Amino acid sequence: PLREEEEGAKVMFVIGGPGSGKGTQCANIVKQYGFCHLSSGDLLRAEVASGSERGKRLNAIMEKGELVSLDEVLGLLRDAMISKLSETKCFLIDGYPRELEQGKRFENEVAPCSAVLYFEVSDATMTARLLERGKSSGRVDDNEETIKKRLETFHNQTKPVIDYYDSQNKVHKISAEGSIDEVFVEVKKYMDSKQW
Ligand code: B4P
Repeated sequence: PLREEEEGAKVMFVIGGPGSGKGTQCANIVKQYGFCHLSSGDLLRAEVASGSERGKRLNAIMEKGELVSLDEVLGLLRDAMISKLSETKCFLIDGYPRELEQGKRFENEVAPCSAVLYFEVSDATMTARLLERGKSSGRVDDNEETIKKRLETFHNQTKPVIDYYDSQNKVHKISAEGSIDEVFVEVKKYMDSKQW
């Protein structure tokens, strides 16, 4: 029955390394284009904030810069999508898929992906941004040691996702080294060039 409800949903995956600006640019896209933004990281952090046993388990994994289990993230995303379907059918799925299997399972069980937006940034820039955010974010993963591990996870597990969708001509790559506004100029060019 889920598939019937989700029929017609348009999905864009938003991928980038830790601190590449995914969440930041998604917030801009929502303001200008009215998509529904679902961030796997935000959904996981909300579960942690609830203080549940499940949240405690998730927090320990995020603290190590590793990926939480596929079923856990997919379940959270699917529930969030279903609760928003009456408002919109266009979804930005931010921070997901982070490994190939996540993408395949989502497309088989939830909805096909129409496009992938990939924010490309150097490790040095991502590290600097996250250390800056770490001064005030209170996030368990914005420290030097965890950032190193998150970058490793990105290169080993998430890069193959980009290659996979690239071979289907679905990836639009944006250089995200510039300021938030400069990056958004490039995002807008792409968004305006597509029929949503
Ligand atoms: P996420 O929440 O996705 O965290 P993130 O990679 O740091 O991205 P975020 O969106 O927060 O930051 P942004 O780049 O916008 O993941 C956290 C953890 O959750 C993962 O390590 C993993 O354990 C788990 N997880 C999440 N999704 C998962 C999944 N699908 N499967 C398994 N596990 C999963 O911004 C970073 C900072 O840079 C901000 O302070 C921002 O203000 C700044 N910034 C952004 N753009 C900038 C620019 N152009 N110039 C200067 N600063 C900029």
